[in-house]
Amino acid sequence: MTEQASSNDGRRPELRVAMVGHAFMGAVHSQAWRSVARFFDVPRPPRMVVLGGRNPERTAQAAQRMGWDEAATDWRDLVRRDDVDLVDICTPGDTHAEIAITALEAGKHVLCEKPLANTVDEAERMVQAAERARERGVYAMVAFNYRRVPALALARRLVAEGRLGEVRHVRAAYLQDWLADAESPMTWRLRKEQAGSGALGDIGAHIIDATQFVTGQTIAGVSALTETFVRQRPSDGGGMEDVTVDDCALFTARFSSGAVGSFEATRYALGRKNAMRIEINGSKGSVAFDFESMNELWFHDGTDAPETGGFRRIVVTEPTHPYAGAWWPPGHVLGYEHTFTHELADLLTAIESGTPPEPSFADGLRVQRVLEAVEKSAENGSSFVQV
Ligand code: SOE
Repeated sequence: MTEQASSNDGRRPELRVAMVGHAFMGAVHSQAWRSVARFFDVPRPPRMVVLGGRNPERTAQAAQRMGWDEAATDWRDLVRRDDVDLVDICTPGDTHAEIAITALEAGKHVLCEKPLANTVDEAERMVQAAERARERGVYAMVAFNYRRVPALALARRLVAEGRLGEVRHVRAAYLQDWLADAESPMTWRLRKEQAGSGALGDIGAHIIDATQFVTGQTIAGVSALTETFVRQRPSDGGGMEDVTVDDCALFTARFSSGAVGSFEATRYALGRKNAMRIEINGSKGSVAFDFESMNELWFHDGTDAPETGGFRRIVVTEPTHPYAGAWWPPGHVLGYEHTFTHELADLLTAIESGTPPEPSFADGLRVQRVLEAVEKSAENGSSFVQV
């Protein structure tokens, strides 16, 4: 309580938050809720009212550890409480639609983890609920946090300013290796009914959103293949359980503008921990980014004299760079968790100014349609599928 009180000057009304889920995403969102009003001048500092989870003991412990006033076990009560203004959904994908729609109908703003849903049908229903809510000044946002990496926000700015000219190539890969060991146990992320898809929806969704964000263009069609390398894994209750999702997804894409793209998402790239890589080549310049060096953006200005041209490394920590001015002096770098703080700063500002926050549920649906097209293409022998 004392912790939270110090982030408010006592005069500004608070935005009261409930969060559902307290695993990895719950922890990183909690960190962002705790810090956002300390670094950003948000109109209504958040109050972390209640944390929801299924197991009473574990939820109570998590609430205490992560700075929530209370713990609750029934999300239906939690999203309807009078002392809650916003619901933050950090649960597996199979629960997103029901929680988000119930919360929006109860008049609560919603922040929902990615991918927006497990199916296009669910995502469409979420968009409809968000549109109805918006008419009442209630907003929804999907948590594609990598949009808030300062270097990627800078890349978008350079594209929008025309520094790359006409975008021709988009090259994206999201490489992790936490499943490379065939003995590593089953998790919800490997069950289709809970996660929707595998590497495709979990990390492929990020590069789909991030490339559309940076280029300002949408993916119009794809040609794909997917693979599941390890088809059974040790389950919690002993024995083996079937893996029902993809382990990797590769696809080529056409963008609305005529640019072409290649995408790869895998959790089997040994040695790569969270290498989300994006390179964009335009008619006048290129940018390149790797999340494992997330404070850097590489920029090649094709109009430079050839003698001194070439990719230059921009350390994206200047006060003029997106988000960076709120933090430390230049060169004092940021990390993964800061992207979530940025996301909340933008969300809180949008809510207060009555501007629909981005990425919207409609943006989340657009990604969902690409995911579905990738799956269809992979099922049909990599044939081209329009989004
Ligand atoms: C696990 O693969 C995961 O935590 C994703 O779910 C996140 O969205 C990504 O940011 C890091 O990897």
